[in-house]
Amino acid sequence: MVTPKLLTLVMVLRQQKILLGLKKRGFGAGRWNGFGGKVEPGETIEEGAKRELWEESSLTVESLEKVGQIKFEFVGERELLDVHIFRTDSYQGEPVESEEMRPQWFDLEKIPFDEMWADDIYWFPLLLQNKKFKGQFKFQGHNTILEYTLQEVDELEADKES
Ligand code: 8OG
Repeated sequence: MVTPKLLTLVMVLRQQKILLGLKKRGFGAGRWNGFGGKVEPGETIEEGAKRELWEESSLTVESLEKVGQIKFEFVGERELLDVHIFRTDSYQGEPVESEEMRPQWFDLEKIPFDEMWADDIYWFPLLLQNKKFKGQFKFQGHNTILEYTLQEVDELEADKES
């Protein structure tokens, strides 16, 4: 049995803009993305999401809305990633560059999909239409999607502790 690795991803939206960070190191380096990372033992997924948002961007939020869950499989790798996606449009503070991320606001019409994970262009429209969604992507390497499923849902699983 492969145990999926729990990850978070927080998308911050404000007026007609989205905050993305250029990942400076590690997995996904060189790509623009939301803020997030691994859920630590003992914290809920939402707590992990808030912590990573704070560590990577210096923004704090009272609560986050869970909007998506996407599982990723990489051919030849045993590990499955289980990414829980949240959005917020109310936060405190101003984004600050961290060791991991360089934050920048983008107009919603100018999202840099060419410099993002290849799956993002599929689910961002749902995110931006305030829809909830679930999906699964199978990658060959880190650039090629071999197959995927994506569906809009009414509800996502309730949060749980890891
Ligand atoms: O801890 P680490 O920085 O390695 O966590 C990886 C981050 O990248 C985490 O926020 C989840 C996110 N992420 C993936 N795969 C994908 C993807 O295909 N698209 C997007 N937008 N984010 C992803 O792990």
